[in-house]
Amino acid sequence: MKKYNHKIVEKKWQKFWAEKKLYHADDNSTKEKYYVLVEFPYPSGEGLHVGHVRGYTAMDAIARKRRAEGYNVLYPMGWDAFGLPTENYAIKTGQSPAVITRKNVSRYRKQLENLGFSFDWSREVNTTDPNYYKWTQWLFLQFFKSGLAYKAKMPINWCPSCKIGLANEEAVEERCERCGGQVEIREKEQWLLAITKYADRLDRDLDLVDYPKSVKLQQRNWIGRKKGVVINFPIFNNQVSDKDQLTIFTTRAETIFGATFVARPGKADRFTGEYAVNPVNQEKIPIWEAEYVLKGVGTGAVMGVPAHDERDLEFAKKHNLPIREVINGNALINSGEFSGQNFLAAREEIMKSLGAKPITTYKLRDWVFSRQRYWGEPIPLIWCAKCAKWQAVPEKDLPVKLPVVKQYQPTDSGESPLAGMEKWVKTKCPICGGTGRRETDTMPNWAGSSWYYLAYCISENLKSQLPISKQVQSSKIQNKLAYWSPVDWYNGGMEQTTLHLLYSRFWHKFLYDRQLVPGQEPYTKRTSHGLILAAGGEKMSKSKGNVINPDELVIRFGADTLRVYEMFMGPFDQAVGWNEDGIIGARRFLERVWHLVQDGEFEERAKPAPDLALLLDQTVKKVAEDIEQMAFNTAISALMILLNKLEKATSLPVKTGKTFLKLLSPFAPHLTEELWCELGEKQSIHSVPWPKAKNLKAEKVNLVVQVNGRARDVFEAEIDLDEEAVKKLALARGKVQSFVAGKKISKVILVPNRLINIVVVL
Ligand code: ANZ
Ligand code: ZN
Repeated sequence: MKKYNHKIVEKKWQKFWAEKKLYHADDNSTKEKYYVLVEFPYPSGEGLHVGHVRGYTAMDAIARKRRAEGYNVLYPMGWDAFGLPTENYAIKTGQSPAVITRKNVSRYRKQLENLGFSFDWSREVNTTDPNYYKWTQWLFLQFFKSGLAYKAKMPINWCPSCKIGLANEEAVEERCERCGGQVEIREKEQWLLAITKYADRLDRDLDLVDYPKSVKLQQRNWIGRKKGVVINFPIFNNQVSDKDQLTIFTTRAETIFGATFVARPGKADRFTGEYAVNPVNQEKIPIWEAEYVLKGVGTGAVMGVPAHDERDLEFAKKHNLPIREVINGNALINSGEFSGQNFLAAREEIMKSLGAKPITTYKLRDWVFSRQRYWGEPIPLIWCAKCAKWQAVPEKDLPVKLPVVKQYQPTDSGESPLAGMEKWVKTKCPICGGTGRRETDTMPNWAGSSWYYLAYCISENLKSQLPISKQVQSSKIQNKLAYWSPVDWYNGGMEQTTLHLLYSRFWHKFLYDRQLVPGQEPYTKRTSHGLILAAGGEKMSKSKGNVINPDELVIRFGADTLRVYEMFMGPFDQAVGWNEDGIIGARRFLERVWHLVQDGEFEERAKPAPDLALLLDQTVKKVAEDIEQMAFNTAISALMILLNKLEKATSLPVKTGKTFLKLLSPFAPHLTEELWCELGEKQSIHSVPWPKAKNLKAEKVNLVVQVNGRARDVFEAEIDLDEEAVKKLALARGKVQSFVAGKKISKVILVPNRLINIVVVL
């Protein structure tokens, strides 16, 4: 009787898989491909946490199932390693960010290896590797050369504590996405990427992909596509001239008779002293500056209709401006010749009479793409005073490597530490040879992750010294991209929806337009996992000291136990609290599996009892369906039920045991591999086909019919019928009818596959 020693078992098989290159994704396979992707981690000082394990285990189970279904699976891993925490740690400790990153990466890699994930490690990428960011820089230059990267002075969200400019997406509700601190507005020259040029397609093409409804909705809201019209309000200065007018944007042209003011953006609310003329009735209305009017939205000016718009109402009440109702029910009132019309028809009519053309506007802003920090990709541009413009660093000079600096602190003026390195900054203009100065801003940490899913497909080519512009056109790369992309299934955090997920869709479309990638969208299917919370339901955080370290759990209980626990802990897409008892339960389950195979009398020629055979078939079907639905918890509970049955079975066919192990193998890959071997198999459990589900549709069960709790009839029916179907069949039976005829059915209770109770009243 061997004891279950997870340490020995897990080390043994991890070594075996690596040596056999079991999870290698072959570029030249004739099999159908399947690309499974998880968000690559930021290798922070804290190490991997149990939240990573949840998403990675889930997709590992899917990758393993797909391999067993005959696909050539790509399940890669890498490091999204540029970013602030490393830089802040460097500032604190004086170590170089590159050294810190190297240390963190090797710790993360070890942690992931210990968990037995089926990554193809040969494709590992690291965004801070010069061979990698050379490509990121080249891609940036394509945007620059296409006129989609431009520099502009603009108010940016500035986090005074991180000393960094933030994109709107990173400063939601005026809070810094990194430190949570209050954000202020500063004017600064910034590089921007013109993501707004793709706003329409980013919205529309959501129809092409399989994302959760909530994710699509969030992206659509973020893009904020709006159809409306632009209307000119002449400014009143005794003589009306075309030039002096305020152009407003509205989605509700039919409310124009209710406009009691117009407003443009202001730092504080203020009456300008001027008036505008309402073009529909020549009414003179005041022009205000108002805080709630946003500079970048629509035309940056509004007509205020307090009776029908909440923000306008609030403003009008505060400043004692008139409120005039112009819609009652669905019909216009107080609207001159349009009174009485349906408001939708009136909208068209009013627009026509004003000659106002419909336009579509977007809430989405261009993407602020520069950071005044050290630990990011240098922006590969040179300012030439003589040419009086920014020049791209020539391709042969890429990558523009991050120089070693003494101090990682941003300067107080908000420049990156690179600005202090005169020797690095001063260079030659690549066009005229005159004196040039390098851009000292770096890219935001979303740059490297905007194309990493493509990098995995061509990871071998990243090291090549051939010009990238040649490489990307080559059949070598194009064939790989044609084979592997798009990602078939991408799982990641909900918090990435308007950041990474949107940005990478944008980059992908840009590349598609240059015929560098084969499809319009990078990810066919997207799913999200729920957060793992601390035991009390709070968020895990270092400051609260409630973070669970997976390393310890792997040592104490084993990777398989941790994996099974995390898949069993609750519905995958929902937040769940950590529960120590749960992990003990998972361990106990695996020990029972261990003993069943070690001590059970499995026989080659035994036949399963009919009820065991039936349960096995049902479990095969259920586990497969549940994995596809990411209902991992119910898949595991089905396996627990099957285990109970196996433990009690008097006849244990080897084949039954093997099928059970195979179903469990995506969750507990090491233990099942060991036991599979124990049952006499030579080939890895992870290389054999997935069990086929029998067609169980024909399965019949006996259903008892009760009327008011008394059994009155029994009949045979198909398995798993729902309440409605069983009720219909039961009521059609003569015996049952004699008990219910003329009475009112007040309730029906179904015990699935066993009994239906019809409750009647006189
Ligand atoms: C008049 C009006 C009447 C409006 C009414 C709405 C309701 P939603 O409402 O989200 O679809 N708007 C336009 N530009 C703006 C800016 N720069 N800053 C702040 N608000 C602005 O968005 C469309 C509405 O947002 C527009 O339609 C405009 O107010 C406001 F009963 O015009 B509306
Ligand atoms: Zn020049």
